Amino acid sequence: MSFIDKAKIYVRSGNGGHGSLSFRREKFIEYGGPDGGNGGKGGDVIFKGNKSVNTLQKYRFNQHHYAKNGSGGSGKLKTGASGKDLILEVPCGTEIYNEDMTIKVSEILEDGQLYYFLRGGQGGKGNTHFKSASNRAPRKVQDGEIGQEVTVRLKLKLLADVGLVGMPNAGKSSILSVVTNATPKVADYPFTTLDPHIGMVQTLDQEFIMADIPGIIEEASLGKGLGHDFLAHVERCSILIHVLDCSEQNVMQNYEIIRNELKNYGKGIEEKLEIIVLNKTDIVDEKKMIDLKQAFENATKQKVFEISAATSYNLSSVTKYILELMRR
Ligand SMILES: Nc1nc2c(ncn2[C@@H]2O[C@H](COP(=O)(O)OP(=O)(O)OP(=O)(O)O)[C@@H](O)[C@H]2O)c(=O)[nH]1
Ligand SMILES: [Mg+2]
Repeated sequence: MSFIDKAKIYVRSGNGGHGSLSFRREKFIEYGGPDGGNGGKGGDVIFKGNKSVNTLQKYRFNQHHYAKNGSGGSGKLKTGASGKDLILEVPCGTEIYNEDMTIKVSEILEDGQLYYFLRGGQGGKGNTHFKSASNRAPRKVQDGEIGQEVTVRLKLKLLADVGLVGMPNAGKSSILSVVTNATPKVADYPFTTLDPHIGMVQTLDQEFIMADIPGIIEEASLGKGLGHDFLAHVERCSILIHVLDCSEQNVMQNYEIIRNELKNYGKGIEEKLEIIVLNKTDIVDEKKMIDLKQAFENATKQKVFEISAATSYNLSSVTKYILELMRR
């Protein structure tokens, strides 16, 4: 599943500081001469790849980013402080475009990769710089160079590793909202989810992307319900989590209906690694759960987990198992 994450931001490099107009003034020293220092350089705008940043989310809500201006020079030949650079951390895989998306300016692929995008303005020269044999006391100074301001668009393609499939109301969005940072709508009616959602599962040493798609029903391949076009979003996932509502009567039958739809869709989806997740254990009696688990293990030879998205019961075992599969 791939989602395009986008952001439009305005960035500006810092202005250079102004040169200083100053003369040396000390007791007993006449005509001390010019001692105005140069202005400091403005901060640069730099993009930096960061593998622990996964989305462009922070740029969607915060669009203006400025490097700091350089400080003015001062007397006693002091150069102004340089303005702080603006370092924009972006996920690896971020593409940087001009405003109308006609030119790809650069692409950040690796962790720590730097791209110097805008140079800060140079500091202006202080009057000391203009001293010459014919002008021993110049009053001339230079302004700092103005920074550059540019609008850029960022684009990032996110690929999901794991896709949630199942009937409407099975609890797919609930699972996504518990194990990831995503906040999909969860509600007590079928077809709550109308568009695919994506979230990041973060564990101590690894992370992966999970996608939630709308529920599938029998004959989805014939266009029933929301149809099965959404399965295109899980075509690229390496693992499917098949979610089942165990409070329903015909859990095994529901499983087979979805399997059949996956088969009808084709494109190798039915051959993907599948994890079976029996959800809503909190409202199903224990005996039924034991039987269901047994039945699924026998019938499918797949890994079966009993969970409750409502209480978070056993969800960490599922994510742990996914990480294990991904390492293999
Ligand atoms: N008791 C209980 N209710 C649950 C559990 N998981 C989900 N639900 C409820 O089941 C209903 C459906 O949950 P969703 O997460 O929206 O289901 P979905 O599979 O995303 O549904 P669609 O988007 O319509 O396909 C909601 O009312 C949830 O609160 C669970 O573990 N226990
Ligand atoms: Mg949903």
